[in-house]
Amino acid sequence: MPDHFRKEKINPCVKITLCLWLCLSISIIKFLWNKSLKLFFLSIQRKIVPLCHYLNNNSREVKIIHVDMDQFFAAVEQRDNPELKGKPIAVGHDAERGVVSTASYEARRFGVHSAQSIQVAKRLCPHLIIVDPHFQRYKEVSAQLHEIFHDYTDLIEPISLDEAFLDVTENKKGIELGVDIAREIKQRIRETTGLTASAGVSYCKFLAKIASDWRKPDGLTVIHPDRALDFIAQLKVEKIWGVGQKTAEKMHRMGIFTGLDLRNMSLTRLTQEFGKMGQVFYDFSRGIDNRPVISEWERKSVSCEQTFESDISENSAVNIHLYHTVLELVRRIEKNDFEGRTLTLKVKFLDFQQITRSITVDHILRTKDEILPLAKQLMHSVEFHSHPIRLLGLGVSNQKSSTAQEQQPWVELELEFEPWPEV
Ligand code: DCP
Ligand code: MG
Repeated sequence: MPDHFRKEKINPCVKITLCLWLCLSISIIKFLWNKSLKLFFLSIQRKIVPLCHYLNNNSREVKIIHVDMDQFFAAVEQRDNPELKGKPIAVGHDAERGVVSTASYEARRFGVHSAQSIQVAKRLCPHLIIVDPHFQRYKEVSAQLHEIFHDYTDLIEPISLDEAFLDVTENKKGIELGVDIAREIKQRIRETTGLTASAGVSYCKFLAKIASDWRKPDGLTVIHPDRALDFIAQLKVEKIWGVGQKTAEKMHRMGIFTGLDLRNMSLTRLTQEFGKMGQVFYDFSRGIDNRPVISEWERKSVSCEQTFESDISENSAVNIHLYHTVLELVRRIEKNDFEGRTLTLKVKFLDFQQITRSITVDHILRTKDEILPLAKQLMHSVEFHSHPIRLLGLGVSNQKSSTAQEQQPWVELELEFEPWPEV
């Protein structure tokens, strides 16, 4: 055999040294990966994923403004009665079971807030002045706000009397920057109503809403797409849409306190823990919110649904959950000032099989007393004792009465149900 084909024998010392070098190099790469390279790649990924998203959806160009009046009912009362200016007031009925609709900022300093019992509020703030509400005046101001909004866009989604989203991407005045429109709107609201509003500007609803709350009162905050991820990273989870007190507590137990903590959770884990809302939280933490601004005339239904932590099959449990779903539906109907005549029940069972049952009546469905008996009637046709329920939903649709549906009240209806986040 020629010399150069002979296998060279490697000295064992060299072998050991090579092995040691290899192990050391692997450890160094592993260390660097864990400490910095991984973070480096993750940070690039975090920038790139939403960036691709913006580019895909042209969301960089979407301009959304969220307008929210400051201490609305209280501000109207203070405007109309100068004696109340600068004083701690709560709007509500001064009765044993009266509830605070809203409180002036002077009263909020004492811990008085919306939905609190008037009696508790009075204990917290002994000089509190209780003022009866004047809904007609609030409605008038709301109409003035909408008149102003319509000068800029018709894509307006009212959330309540004092709050709305405006899509100003294509605005009637051809103004380039959302912030300039928001500034103008705030100024005009002040001139027309004598009240202040706070506004938030961003490329999606979720961030525009957070922005309007950022510097209340009389605030104006812009969250630019380039800054969105950093902004979300430091955001407390309580600020995120859909994270109520219970969800926040659960998140805290999971070690999630900020938007960045949320972003570091896998989609699988989030959907395991929060169901449908898991995907929403996953997206929000990445600055992704594709919900369009839906103007009033486009809204075809109002609905809500709830997934239970454990499946239910007892009459009592079903009745209780049905009752709470009706209350939530009524709240949404009121909030959206929606007028529909068809009630739809959606039931998803343990095995994910899903059914819907609908009934149409000749009057507008608004109150609990109108809706609850119909909901029970629809529920009556559902066999759940041997087929436990994992999700219940109710929706109201059909703004104009339809003779076809009246003649055939039990129908399967396609309705987009909205998950029921905590607010
Ligand atoms: N409202 C109510 N009951 C509640 C919450 C609110 O009746 N539980 C009414 C009174 C508020 C109005 O809706 O004035 C608007 O609600 P907001 O949440 O916008 O609260 P405010 O405008 O009062 O205060 P803020 O300055 O925080 O927006
Ligand atoms: Mg408000």
